[in-house]
Amino acid sequence: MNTFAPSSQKIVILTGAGISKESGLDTFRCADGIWARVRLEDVATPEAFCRNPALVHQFYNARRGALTDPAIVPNAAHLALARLEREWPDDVLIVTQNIDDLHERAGSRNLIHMHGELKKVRCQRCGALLDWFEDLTTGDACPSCRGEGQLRPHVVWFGEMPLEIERIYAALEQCGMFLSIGTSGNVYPAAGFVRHVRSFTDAHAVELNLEPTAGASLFAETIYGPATVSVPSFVDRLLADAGCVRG
Ligand code: BJW
Repeated sequence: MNTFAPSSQKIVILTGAGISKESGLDTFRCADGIWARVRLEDVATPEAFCRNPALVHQFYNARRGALTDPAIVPNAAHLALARLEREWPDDVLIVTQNIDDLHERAGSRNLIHMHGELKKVRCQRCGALLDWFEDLTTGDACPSCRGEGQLRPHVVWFGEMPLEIERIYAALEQCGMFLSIGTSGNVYPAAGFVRHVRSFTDAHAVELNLEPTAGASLFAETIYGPATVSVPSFVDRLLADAGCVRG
């Protein structure tokens, strides 16, 4: 079935924690997810960081440590999206809410980390953005300005502005297809992207998830199942329909 009769060939793909679940990383809101073990108010707000920076560091150090485990690797869904970017004749932009680096390790290059990156920290005093692979503590000094206790995880907490938001909206307004993969649609502004696409374009919007989300009715097409199955098969179909399959 060819479902893509676009006025634009550009594809924007929003991904969430569900795409990395089968690589061994936790989601947030599934029954066994992160928010079932930790209160978001304690670790994912600027106020929490002011109140207890050591606790926030502990939370992100544990997740950074898990991400550097050699067993955590990109799965078939990440790899399929990287293939789509390589083989599709027009722009493919991934906008990920994930702070892991599995998309880039799979080979995706046109990628926005709208909620930041776990392997980066930034200095609240001088603004320096640094690669960071070890544990971060309140005693660490910024290598740029030497300020102590000024480094924070480079992540977007509740109440903070997501990164590169203007570039994201510009891409949403020009796309011919919008995919939402492995996200529950609970967190704004990402949860509003499908409405934004629909109000600016005639793009084909597709939800790929383990199960229907609250916003499922906003999508023209819905595909349910594990991302490692549904995403490669969707990408195969898309490339075949567009005549992009290598002979
Ligand atoms: C699978 C699968 C498999 C599982 N295969 N699928 C009232 C109304 C509206 C908005 C607000 C409001 N009050 C406050 C707000 C704003 C607030 C917000 O949205 N709050 C809501 C709780 C209501 N948002 C913000 O504050 C944001 N900033 C902002 O709005 O700035 C103002 C602004 C104005 C104008 C324009 C733009 C901005 C900032 C949000 C920051 C979110 N930060 C976090 C934590 C930091 C990063 C980190 O530690 O990792 O980001 S919260 C957490 O949720 C994390 C995630 O990126 C984010 C989204 O979660 P995601 O990815 O959807 O995961 P889950 O667990 O929810 O879902 C997983 C899905 O996968 C499920 O559907 C499963 O079914 C599926 N799945 N296995 C396929 N194998």
